[in-house]
Amino acid sequence: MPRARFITFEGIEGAGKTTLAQQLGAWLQGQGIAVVLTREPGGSPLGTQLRPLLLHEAIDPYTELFLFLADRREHTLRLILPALQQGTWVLSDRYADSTLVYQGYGRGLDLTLIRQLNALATDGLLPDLTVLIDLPVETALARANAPNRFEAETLAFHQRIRDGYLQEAAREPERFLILDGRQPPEALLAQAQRALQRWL
Ligand code: Z5A
Repeated sequence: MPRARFITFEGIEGAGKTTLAQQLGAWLQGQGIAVVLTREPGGSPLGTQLRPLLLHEAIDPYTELFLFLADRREHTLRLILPALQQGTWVLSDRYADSTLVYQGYGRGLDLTLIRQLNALATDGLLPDLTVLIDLPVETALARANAPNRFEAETLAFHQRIRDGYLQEAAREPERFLILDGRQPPEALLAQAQRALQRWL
């Protein structure tokens, strides 16, 4: 059996992360691999309670940062690390890059500080692969179907998020797989499957 891998899905709202994570998870299970599908915010018992606050309450940017980090630490310690240790692959819809990009590039908080806090929250865990679904902001927002307070942000905010993801992917090209989100779901799935073949 191949070593369990940690794969994250990132991108602007409505990019198609959830769709791809679910399809890839089902495909891996079909290969006989144990998989857990999870998400942030909300991947732990505490996170389940934090999620509605984070998505719908107007809060100070630092309060927002600390709550996403608290959610991540619980998620990492209670779900992700135990699953990986048991040989279960973990597919997470958003992880640490979301904080760097939304609270850093989006809200303007210090990127170096966020990198340090992310390292603390994750115990230094990095994804084996981060699938970044990239597409124009207008196309993605037209698809988003679960309204939250981030959706009400300006187009300029969402554009900073898109640009931030591309800058982060350029810093770590070996970890990121960038997919063109304008393609149909089947095409995205096929490209993600090819990227995983090396581990199967
Ligand atoms: N956030 C943060 O600020 N800091 C953090 O640290 C973290 C998060 C972890 C979480 O929102 C919000 O929290 C997020 C950032 C912030 N807000 N924003 N923006 P969420 O988890 O509720 O939602 P989301 O992840 O942003 O977006 P989403 O609406 O769930 O979108 P998605 O998962 O990327 O897309 P989808 O659900 O797979 O697809 C959306 C629709 O498009 C759906 O009807 C699909 O059938 C359709 N679709 C999917 N793929 C395609 C393709 N390829 N072509 C055409 N149509 C497609």
